[in-house]
Amino acid sequence: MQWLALCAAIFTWAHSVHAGAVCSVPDEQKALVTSLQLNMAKSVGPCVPPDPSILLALNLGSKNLNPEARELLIKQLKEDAIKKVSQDLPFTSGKVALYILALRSSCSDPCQISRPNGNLNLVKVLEEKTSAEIKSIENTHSPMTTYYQVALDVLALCVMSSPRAFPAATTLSKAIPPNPSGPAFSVDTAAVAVMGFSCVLSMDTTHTESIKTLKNAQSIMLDLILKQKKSDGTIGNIYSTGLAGQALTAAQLYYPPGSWDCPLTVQKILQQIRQGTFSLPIAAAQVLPFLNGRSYLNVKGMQCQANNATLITVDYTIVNDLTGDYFKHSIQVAVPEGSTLLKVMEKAAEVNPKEFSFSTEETSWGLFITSINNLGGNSNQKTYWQFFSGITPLEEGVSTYKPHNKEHILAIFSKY
Ligand code: B12
Repeated sequence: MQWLALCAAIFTWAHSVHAGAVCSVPDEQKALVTSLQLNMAKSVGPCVPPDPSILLALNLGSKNLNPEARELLIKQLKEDAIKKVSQDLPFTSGKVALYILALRSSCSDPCQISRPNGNLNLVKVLEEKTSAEIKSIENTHSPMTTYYQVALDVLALCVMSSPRAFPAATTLSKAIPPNPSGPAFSVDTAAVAVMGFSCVLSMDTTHTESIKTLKNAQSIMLDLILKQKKSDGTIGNIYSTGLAGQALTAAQLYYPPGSWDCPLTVQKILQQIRQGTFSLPIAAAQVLPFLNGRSYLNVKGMQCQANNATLITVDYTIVNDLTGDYFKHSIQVAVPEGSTLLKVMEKAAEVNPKEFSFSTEETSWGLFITSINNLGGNSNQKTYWQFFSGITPLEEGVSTYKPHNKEHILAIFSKY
């Protein structure tokens, strides 16, 4: 038992060292961070244009808060991306990058956004837009948008492991002057660049001769950030402090320990939360990841259950030989191990909505299936959808029953 406790302690210590949290919000002040997240999430709604930075902040924050806001934003961002791309509406490279980071942080694949006329690959869209930015920098010494957006492009391409992250980072690094100043290289821009460079420097494919250029640019950007520290903990101004904190959290390997008083910066931000400084949702969205000890770079390491979990296959058959036009349809679906039958039915409906769509009713025992394939149970006629594993009726509803690998589930329209 003691041995187990020791192992757990070593694991926790190793884990925290590995995670490398620079500093954290003291427990007694965590409620302030929670309230900031809740307030930010209040800005999400069906009639409000979706902001990818908010979804990103929700995913890098407390996962259990605001699940509805998160789901709505994922849906809105996908629809908005499809609309912008198919109608050729303004969609700058940095904006595309933020959409990609937001969707990836939600475990929703930005390479495959489903739409009726074939999936949309947002990473491909970003690769093309970044190429245009690179050409513009090479030809005119200025990006089409801003270096802030080019830095976002590098970060998002790297998070998605795109080989195009590398040339983009190289171009950006070469564009950084030895003593950058002015709005083109603000603390905000430097912060995003630092996160982008840290990501690319950790890529396996980075070529040795370019590592030097990247590391040099990285250190110029870090210098710029560290020189903008104020005695009260602010870095740049209060609105760049969250991004700067994220960058310094992400790039700990690249600056000497002791060059930054992280707890002082945290305290400054907490004090400003009380004064309402971050009441704009976007302002909250840029500080929240830092207050949670994370940065946009953490999106790269985020594990998604479907990628991680073993998949099982389940055979699913729906049968009506009771009323009207009889039917029998079968499908085999793959779901992560441990999924409920509901997940199997959802997957079947996603693959073949014409035959496997279904509707449900919320009850205290979970979801009750009211209809499948447009055929609904009826209490007057005493009909319902009955579920079986092979020939054995299920003893649980679809939202709690978890099928095992190769199980055959049948839904048979029956009488009671
Ligand atoms: C690039 C940039 C600019 C560029 C934008 C031009 C361009 N073609 O990109 C320029 C230099 C013009 C600019 C101007 C200003 N900016 Co500015 N800007 C940024 C920066 C570094 C990046 C924004 C970005 O590209 N986001 C990524 C893209 C993909 O998202 P986006 O939604 O499309 O971005 C657009 C908006 O952010 C908008 N924008 C940029 N700045 C501002 C400021 C305000 C008040 C508004 C409403 C919109 C806006 O321009 C972007 C491009 O279209 C942010 C830093 C940050 N932390 O966010 C500061 C930032 C947003 N700006 C800020 C400020 C204060 C200003 C100014 C008010 C400065 C001034 N004293 O005049 C002016 C805006 C005045 C006006 N006309 O309304 C503050 C906002 C703080 C706040 N609480 O409101 C930030 C956070 C910088 C900071 N740390 O102080 N900005």
